[in-house]
Amino acid sequence: MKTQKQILSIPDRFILADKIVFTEPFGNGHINDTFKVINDKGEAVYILQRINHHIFTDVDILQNNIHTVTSHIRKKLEERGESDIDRKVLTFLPTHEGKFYYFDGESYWRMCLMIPRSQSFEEVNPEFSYEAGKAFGEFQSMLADLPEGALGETIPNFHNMEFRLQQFHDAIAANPVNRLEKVKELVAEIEKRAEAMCIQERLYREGKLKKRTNHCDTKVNNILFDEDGKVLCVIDLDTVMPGFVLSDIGDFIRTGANTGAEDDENLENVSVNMEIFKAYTQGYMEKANSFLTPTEIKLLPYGGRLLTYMQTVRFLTDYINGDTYYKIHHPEHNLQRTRAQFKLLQSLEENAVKMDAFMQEWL
Ligand code: ADP
Ligand code: GN1
Ligand code: MG
Repeated sequence: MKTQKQILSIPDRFILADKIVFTEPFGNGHINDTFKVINDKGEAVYILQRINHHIFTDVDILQNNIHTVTSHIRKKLEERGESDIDRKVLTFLPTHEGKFYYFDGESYWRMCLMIPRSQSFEEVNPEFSYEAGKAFGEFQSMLADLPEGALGETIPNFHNMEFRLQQFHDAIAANPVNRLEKVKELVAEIEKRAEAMCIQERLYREGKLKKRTNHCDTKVNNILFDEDGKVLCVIDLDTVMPGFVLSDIGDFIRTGANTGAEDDENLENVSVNMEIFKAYTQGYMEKANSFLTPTEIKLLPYGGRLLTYMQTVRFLTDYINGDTYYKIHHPEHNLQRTRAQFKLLQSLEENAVKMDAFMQEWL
């Protein structure tokens, strides 16, 4: 663990306009460590992040991707004559050596400008969901013309369901901390659905689905809103990479359209909020209709189920493996998360017919 004083010495490695006096932990992500950086006038001016390089093993690819994505979006905003561009796309800062990260011999660090007068939420109402849907649809549409090969896979097979099931089966076979017995029923529920959850990989092999540039972590709290609830920008760009289109509708449904928390202890709280689903889908389709194929449009509600299923599998895999991937806040946290995600999956399954019917108007 680094001390506050050690962390405070990191920003010096970057070219900064302000004098820095303080950092404090910020946000509640499961992977990286985020800090607010405060200047001598008491203003939060930068974001400092320690990159989890056990998960993002190639930090060069990671920061190159982020640079490619933010430069591409900035150019699009400039061409459109947008104002206030520094609040609409993230600005990463170079080190004195001209790199977009700094390695201190132990950890990798990056810095970006804190977007002033911005806020993020863990929960959203339908109005904000509609705005979020437009924002992610627009994000995908702005990146649609990136040439093939422009972005590397920062985590290979990140949202590949067949691969996630393979990892799950490996964990079951190894059972390294003897937790398998306790989760037998959940394992059976996962197995029951496994084949039906690999549609995208099959369609891809048959040439019926192509890959696109996706955000791949469209959690509600990865959007910044302004004071009036208008979207400023999409953040947390670590996982922007080529993948299947359902990722970006699926993860928002999983987080934004859940009436409970991702790790809710009380499963009664957890169900799908159809109004949020409809509002997000409406906003998303207004921007994405122009480039989606009918196959993709038809599959959008399945995307909610798929990403919730995938997250159930990932949390349970980590639980069986002895909690090696996600940050946990107590020993049974990954199991609690698994149960809450599975409850949401059941609710999405119960509402599947209604959700499919909602898509009809776009087909
Ligand atoms: P994590 O990997 O921890 O999810 P994020 O990049 O999503 O990291 O940052 C965590 C939180 O910090 C976000 O949910 C948001 O509230 C805030 N945040 C991150 N970057 C910025 C920024 N540039 N300006 C303002 N707030 C930010
Ligand atoms: C992680 O970093 P964070 O909290 O935004 C994870 C996502 C999961 C999410 C579950 C690189 O995202 O894929 O969906 O937790 N990110 C990575 O909340 O694995
Ligand atoms: Mg985040």
